Amino acid sequence: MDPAYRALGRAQSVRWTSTGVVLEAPPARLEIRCLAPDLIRVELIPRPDLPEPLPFSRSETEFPPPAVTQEEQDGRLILATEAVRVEIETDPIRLTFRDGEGRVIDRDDPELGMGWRYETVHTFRQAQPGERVYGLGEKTGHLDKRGRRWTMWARDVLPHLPTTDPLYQAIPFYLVWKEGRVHGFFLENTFRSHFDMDSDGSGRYHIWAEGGRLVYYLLAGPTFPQVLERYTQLTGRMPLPPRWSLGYHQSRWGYLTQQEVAEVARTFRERRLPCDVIHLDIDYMDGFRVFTWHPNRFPDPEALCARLKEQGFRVVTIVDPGVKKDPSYAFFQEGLEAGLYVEAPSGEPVTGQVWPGEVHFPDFLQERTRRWWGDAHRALLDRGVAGIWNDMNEPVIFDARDEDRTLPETAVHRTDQGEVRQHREVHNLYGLLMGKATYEGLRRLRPEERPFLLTRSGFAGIQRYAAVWTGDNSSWWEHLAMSIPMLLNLGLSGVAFVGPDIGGFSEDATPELMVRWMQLGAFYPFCRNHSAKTFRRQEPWTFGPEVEALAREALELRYQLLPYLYTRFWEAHTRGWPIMRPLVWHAPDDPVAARTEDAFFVGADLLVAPVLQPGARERLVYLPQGEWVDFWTGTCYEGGAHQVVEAPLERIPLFVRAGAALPLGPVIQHTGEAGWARLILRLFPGTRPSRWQGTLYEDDGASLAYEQGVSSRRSLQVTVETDRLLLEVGEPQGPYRPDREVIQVELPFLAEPPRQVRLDGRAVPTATLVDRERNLLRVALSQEGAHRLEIAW
Ligand code: MIG
Repeated sequence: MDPAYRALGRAQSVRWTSTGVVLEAPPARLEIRCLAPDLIRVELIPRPDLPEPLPFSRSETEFPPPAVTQEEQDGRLILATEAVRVEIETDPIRLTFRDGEGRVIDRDDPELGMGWRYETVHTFRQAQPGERVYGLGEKTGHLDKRGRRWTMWARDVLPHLPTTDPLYQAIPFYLVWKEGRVHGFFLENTFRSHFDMDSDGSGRYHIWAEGGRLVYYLLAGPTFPQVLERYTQLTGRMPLPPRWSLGYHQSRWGYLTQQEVAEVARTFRERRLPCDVIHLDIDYMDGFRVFTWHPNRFPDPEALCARLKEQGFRVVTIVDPGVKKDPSYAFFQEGLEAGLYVEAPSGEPVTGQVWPGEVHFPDFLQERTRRWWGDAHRALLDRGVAGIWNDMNEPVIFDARDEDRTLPETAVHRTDQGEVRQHREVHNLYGLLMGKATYEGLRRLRPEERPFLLTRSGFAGIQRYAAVWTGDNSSWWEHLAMSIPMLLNLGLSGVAFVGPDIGGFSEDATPELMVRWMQLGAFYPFCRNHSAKTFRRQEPWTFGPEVEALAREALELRYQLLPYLYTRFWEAHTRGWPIMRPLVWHAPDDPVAARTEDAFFVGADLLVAPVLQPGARERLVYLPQGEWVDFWTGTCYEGGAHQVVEAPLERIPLFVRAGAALPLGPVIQHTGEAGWARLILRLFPGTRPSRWQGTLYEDDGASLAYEQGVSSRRSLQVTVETDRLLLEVGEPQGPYRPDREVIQVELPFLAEPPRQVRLDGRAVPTATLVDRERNLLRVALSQEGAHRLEIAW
């Protein structure tokens, strides 16, 4: 380490506080506080004059003070909760975190500890052999983030390669897995920061930020769900999005005219390709002025949105942060007169070149700017726009001097108290603050509706405001494959509603790539096909009838899965769990699962093993312990092993946890279609005894009534015995009732007709239930009440 590095030295005084301890080691001070039994906050203040971190990554959750014990033992201070024991050596100051059984969770490097070097603040942590690292937001590369150095600095790079870093999102949070135990580390620092995760094999994680205090949170776990629940309690959870946003989104830069958009929409319906959303990229605007419409190319947006709505489409429009410097443009003038733009140290607003030509950038750090910006969305919503897409919010400047292409680090932002904060401190927050402005504006403008916002840039906590797409990928097989670890780690970083551009943004997709990407895309939490102007179009029919047919099947499958998916969104909303999960999430003790990045779970019961190579018609898939049923054929596989499975071009390898009941919907063209509330519970019993439990969550999918508990939650249980299957469906909890009378239970892949079927204690003649041609047993349960269905052979 550099000789200018000053490691924290001896504590000259120690003061216990109600839930922690403060150590003085002049000029520095160290504060340790237990926020919850499994959540410890550590703050190193190298110089007394350094302000607190900007608070925007945190949610407003209050943590009730946990019970702590505080003692001195052999010259060490011991601060303990029921879950964590923090051992503090005082000369020099070094921390060790242990769990209730005394195992080391995480500890300072004994030599380097934590400290500072001029403006920068550092922590060096011991990296144990066998540890794997996950999270860190939107990163290229493998699922396991160990062995490389990562930077947090929101950045637009085109094209990005498997080694490119950083990208658009900056989420300074990671998880460490070792032998089935997991803990988390969150750096609450908005300056440019670096995570050297043992890149030189020295056995250290070196985390440092280019300014501010060193504030971090140790999340003790020890399971993935516990770490994510805590992390999202700290940084917030995703509100439930409107149901339509779970449908398929079609986008392209650029749909140049209103007619073209109408034509695309019409073609979807004509060809019976399910779709809910059409995105309008920058060409709808008048000279790229935000909150305007092009007078010739989009002369009547109201009519366009209304016509599309009749056909079951919602319109999402792009909004970039740069405001065109144009004295005749009222919105620009308002911002100028009110002093709402980011300034140079001289006091002049900073000018940069982006799509509109010269622009100024709103200073979203200020509440009054956020209000002004949020309210301006009226110009879009009043025309019928349903959702907003934030782009370029790193923010990007085309003509900036450095390779980061953004505002100068010395540019001036102001807090609501009028304090100056330099861009170097606010940069990583810019997308999050724009998201906050937009989300809060949408809530004000449409107080009865759930906002939909999509963003490219963000920081820890972005899940409170927006879904995230992963920016400008390319139509390459490498990017198809890379989307999996990228989305999995975003999910582990608290951002559940995520997806890349299906088909790839730049370059020309081949028909086969398009098929495989639509098949995988049907399982992305955020499912949008998008492509760039100068490259091949990617609407499903543009590749000919075979691709179109296969894309239709993929989309039909997604729409059938919506009841299952929606319940996963509810889990993300209430617990912060990812929707798309790495295998290790559900197989934490399995070292093979811990490095699997070519397959993933959606929720607990679906294991997706997409085809990631051209020409492949079979693939190797690792199935964790347990039994797995092929969704398409009913073939049962024993887990804990690799299996070779068929993967014809027609379908994506898909496995259901044996014993599960999958809630499925009908094939529909869009989520507003009459009949979407039909529900099928499809059973996948497997070949041996099992017990399975699940939940079905439903609500109106559109309003905010769910925040007041207007929803329906239903327990599902399946017990499989040698010659008997029992399905128990609980009574709906909560006041919401979907518009349907019955729930259809389906048992596919029936080898032989059952001897007896009993519903709620009464025998039902089996002959009427069996569809022999399709080897399917079907029983209708009434929507109301609790039910018990027994099938015996
Ligand atoms: O400079 O609005 O990532 O999705 O189509 C490129 C045009 C600006 C970048 C976004 C992309 C979008 C494009 N934008």
